[in-house]
Amino acid sequence: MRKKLTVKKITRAVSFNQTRRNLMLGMAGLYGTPALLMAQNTQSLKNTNTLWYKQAASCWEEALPLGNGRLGAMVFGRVAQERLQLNEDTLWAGAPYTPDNPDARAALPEVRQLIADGKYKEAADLAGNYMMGNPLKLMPYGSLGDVLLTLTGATQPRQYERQLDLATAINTTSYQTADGAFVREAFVSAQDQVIVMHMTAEQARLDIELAYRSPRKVKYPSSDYQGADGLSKPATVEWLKTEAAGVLSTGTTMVADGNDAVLITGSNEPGADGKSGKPGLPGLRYALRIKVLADGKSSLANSVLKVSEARTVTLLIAAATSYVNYHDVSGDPVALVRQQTEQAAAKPYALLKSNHIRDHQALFNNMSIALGSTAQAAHPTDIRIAAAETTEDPALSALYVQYARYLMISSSRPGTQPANLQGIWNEGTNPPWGSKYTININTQMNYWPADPAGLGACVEPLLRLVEDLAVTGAKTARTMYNASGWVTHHNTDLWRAASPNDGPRWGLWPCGGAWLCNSVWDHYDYSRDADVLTRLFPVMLGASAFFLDTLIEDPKGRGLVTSPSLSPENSHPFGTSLCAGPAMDRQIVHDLFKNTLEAAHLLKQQPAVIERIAKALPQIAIDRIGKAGQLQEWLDDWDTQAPEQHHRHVSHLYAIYPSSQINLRDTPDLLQAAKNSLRQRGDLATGWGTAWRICLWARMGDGDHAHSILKALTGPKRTYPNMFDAHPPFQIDGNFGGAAGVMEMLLQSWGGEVFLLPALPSAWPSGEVKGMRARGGLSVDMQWHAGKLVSAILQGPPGAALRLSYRGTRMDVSLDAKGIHRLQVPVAAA
Ligand code: FUC
Repeated sequence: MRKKLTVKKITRAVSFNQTRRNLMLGMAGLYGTPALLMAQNTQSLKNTNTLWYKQAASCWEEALPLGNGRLGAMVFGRVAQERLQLNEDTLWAGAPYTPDNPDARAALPEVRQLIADGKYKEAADLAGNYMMGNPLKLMPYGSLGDVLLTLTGATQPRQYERQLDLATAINTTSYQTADGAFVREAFVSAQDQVIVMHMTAEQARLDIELAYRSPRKVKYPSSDYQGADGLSKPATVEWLKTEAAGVLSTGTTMVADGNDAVLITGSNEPGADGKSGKPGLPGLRYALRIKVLADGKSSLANSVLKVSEARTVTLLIAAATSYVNYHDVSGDPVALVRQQTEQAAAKPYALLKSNHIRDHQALFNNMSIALGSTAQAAHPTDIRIAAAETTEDPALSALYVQYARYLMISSSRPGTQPANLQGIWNEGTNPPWGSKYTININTQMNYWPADPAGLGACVEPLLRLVEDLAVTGAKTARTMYNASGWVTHHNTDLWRAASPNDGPRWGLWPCGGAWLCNSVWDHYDYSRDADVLTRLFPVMLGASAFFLDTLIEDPKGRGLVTSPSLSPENSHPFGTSLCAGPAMDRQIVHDLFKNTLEAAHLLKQQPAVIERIAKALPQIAIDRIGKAGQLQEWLDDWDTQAPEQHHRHVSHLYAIYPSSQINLRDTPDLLQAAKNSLRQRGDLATGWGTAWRICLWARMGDGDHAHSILKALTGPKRTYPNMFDAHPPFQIDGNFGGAAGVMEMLLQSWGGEVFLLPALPSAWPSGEVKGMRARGGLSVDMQWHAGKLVSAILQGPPGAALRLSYRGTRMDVSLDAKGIHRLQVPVAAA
């Protein structure tokens, strides 16, 4: 087994001047039109890693997200009343529960028989009655409500600007009034576990009153959202907007806690009761402590905190719940938030800030990307997004990647919950799709960019999720399928529910856990971290054991298949989605078995089940090409009759990306069939559906096609002004999947090979990446010019043998004793 590789951390901040010079040379040769010339003002440099706006946020999708993996804050930057909408990643509804349904066992053979007989609807009806979890719906993620800071006497601002600097993870709001300059800085410290807002007014004075608004139901942008105009924006900027905090929700208290802090305590939303489906008991308590340090006068009466005549005010906000793990809710959030706020208060603001920046940059500076720049780059971010579909803005694509990296660092850190459907940012108690973990694509997509972008450390919560599910899912496997091993279906939540949910046409899909195993295996393959492999192996064995017990022989002799199952969430022509052996299942189980065998080999462990896996692997039914020349989504050739020809899911193309079972090099016929399927599906879908299509076209080697879809993803119909992905409404997977797609155009690693610039679009003739990662523990720096590679430096395990590929030329090289290889260019001569 290979030893853990520690690639030396290198500060990878791009040298802007050098990059700019190179890019300008590149651009000048290729583009003559003024609109595409390099923007030569300082604004474009500022914009490299910054989102910025000339007005305050008028709605949540314009507010800027901050986070430390666990605590989230959306900052509105309003002048007369700052609004901080808060989240904590364990504040979900409900209590520990096990929704497994024992009736499933008896119904299982009958459901399978109905499917084998082609009675799909009858099978779905029976499964709906007996095979679904109880309660049917899993628990939603929640919100912590809002802190509202009213600035008494605020007046119309001049020179207003708010920004989010991705390189420091600091949000700044600044403006002038007749009274002087006002500046606010906000960040969420992972080091000190507090949300920090620092407000200064040099000539003027700050008069502030603090209020707390309880979590509530909110209205989300509609699913036919057509760009920012559809965000119900006021016609003019409401500079002095304020909102009332309203009464605290039942059971919530807000009290003075010392003479400069308030303590808010409450309970989470009740979940559904397992038997009746009616609301049961809340299971979690939460606490929020807000401490205010100011140089003016402070008063705290009737739990109303006021500051007056201050030049500097620092707010420290800590939040926690009583969640310990999915079966233990005995934590003491009050003690925690007191400790966190007091410890942070003992440090000067400058120290909190420098600690935070250092901590963030230890991850953020791992990778840089420059794709060229046009005049567009000089505009505020919302203006660039509004134009992204119709103008060239390569720097926006690079910013999209860095924003995804920022969101990953801010929503998923070792020890936190994994990033859910909205990362950690959620406005109300009624989030779309419960803001859960949907594991038939969405959670997996969240983690696609992490390893390539040098953020492997952020995948740790996903590994822990899989370890938890291997425990809860073992009960589900035993109770509902009478099977060994473990199983999870298409959704899970904070409580690690593993049973089928929502309804059979979405939920009766047994491959959620297996796919997660493949995602974490990929994480291992990038990092070659022995600890990950050791932890993952038993989990993979258990996931495999479930399929050894439940795969059945296809009655027509085509091999081993899952049943009952479905091709996520696509209906076939027979009135439901329920079927046996959809392509995605066969592909996922194939990868699971293959990876488990490789893990056993690497770890030199051969438990008895390994032999069974080795025997079953070649018996899994294989991929087929249908009558329209397409890759069949189902075992039978139903694709052309399926009711939704442009369905958002492209599940059967899992084999191309994120897997590489089907690829240009080894399986050209199947790849051509997959292309036919993808063309038929169309380029545009939900945010995440669009992002997946980018990754697929990149893997298929068509960079220009991938790029044309990227323009749609980064445009105003699929990206909100704050750059959050619009499903619509907001769903974070599109941000992550889109970033993975950009990286996949520049660098790929699969099938034992590393491919340099495999799908470079003509829109990015010159550019540079540093610190992008490839499978095998590799870090890659590349520069290209006029569409051709200029230099490539690979770093990794000393002495490692690599196969590199550039535009059809293959090279077998070895890393030197320092673990470095500099590629000789031009490569064609090599
Ligand atoms: C799956 C998708 C939906 C949505 C939901 C959270 O059900 O089909 O589009 O993303 O997950």
